[in-house]
Amino acid sequence: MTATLPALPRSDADPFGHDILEDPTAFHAELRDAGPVVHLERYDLYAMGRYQHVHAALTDWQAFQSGAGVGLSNFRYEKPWRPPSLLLEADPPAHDAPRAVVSKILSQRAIRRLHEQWIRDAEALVDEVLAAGPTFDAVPALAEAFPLRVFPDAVGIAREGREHLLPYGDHLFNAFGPANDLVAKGAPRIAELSAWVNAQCARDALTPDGFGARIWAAADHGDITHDQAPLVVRSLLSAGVDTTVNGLTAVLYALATTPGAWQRLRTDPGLARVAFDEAVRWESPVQTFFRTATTDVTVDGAVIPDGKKILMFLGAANRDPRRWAYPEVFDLDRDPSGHVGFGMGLHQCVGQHVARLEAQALLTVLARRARTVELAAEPVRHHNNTMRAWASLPIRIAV
Ligand code: OVV
Repeated sequence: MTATLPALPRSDADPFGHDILEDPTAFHAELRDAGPVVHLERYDLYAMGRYQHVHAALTDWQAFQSGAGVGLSNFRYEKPWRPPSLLLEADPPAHDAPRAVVSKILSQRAIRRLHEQWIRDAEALVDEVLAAGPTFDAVPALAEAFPLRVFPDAVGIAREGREHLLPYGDHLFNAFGPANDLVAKGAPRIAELSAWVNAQCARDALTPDGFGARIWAAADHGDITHDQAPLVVRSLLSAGVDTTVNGLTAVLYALATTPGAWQRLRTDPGLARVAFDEAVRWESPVQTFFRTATTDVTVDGAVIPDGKKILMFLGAANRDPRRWAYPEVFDLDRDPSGHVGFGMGLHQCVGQHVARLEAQALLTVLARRARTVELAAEPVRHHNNTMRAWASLPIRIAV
């Protein structure tokens, strides 16, 4: 006898359409309220928006694999647009050696040495920006400029050409989604940008003391192969800039628009780190990732068939009222730990300590220099298939 399984809730919404990318809030609520798993008919996708189920899917790497791609494209049937990431688009056991190498190089302990230099870099940048006047667009002036200076310096690549990392990342994160207009927009430059990024991963393109050189040294040590080293460096250059740019924009936006928040940060600069994590929960710079079912997987009585794609809405989970009190409020008194903005489980963001250190340096310096921070005009969103991003964030600072 075959048991009849309850039909899944269905939706014909397009989460990669411009309406939902502009403001996903209402769609996220519908998704969470419809059930633990919702069939998105347009893409034959199994979507999760509740914290509990997103968290469970992120931690069950056996049932929900990454090796068939963490975008809509299924590597079982389609050739990836670039050689897959050895970290992101891989499962144990292949995933584990590259992960262990990068985990160690980017550990909290290992990156502590960067703190003082990054404070000096933040001081130089903030002074330069404020010298030009009190009103400016925080996206290029701070949120892009700071990570584009300090992170590629820490990896050890040349100054020349590093602005390529932004359109490369924008396309990479679009390419996780469907082949829509956003992917078409990035396509004309991708050969040139990929060639530039790949060239930066070579041993002789890297300074002797950076994260990149340490990855190559790990290959000399036998922890990974020499063939793997450039692809592991590529992961840092792929995942390390646009994500942080949008995380920094998120925290600046939150602090500029939440009454009293800037004053609290001024009085207690030690709040910089929790402010950043709360902003990552609140805005979820990385909104979504996919997995692929390795077998027929039962979730809450519903079956996700073998080989189907699962779409985990990190942004919906991070505002699930079943998990968070007043989830829509950016709250410096909240403990945001447990948010899934950096993912969860064995793929959880390996660069998160670097991102926090960047945010801490920039916010600490801004909190010293700026008496107030407020919006100078309406911010404008930048649509991306994966990231919650901005085109501009006009702010005014009183010194
Ligand atoms: C988390 C993430 C995003 C994009 C690219 C990669 C990782 C990578 O490993 O290349």
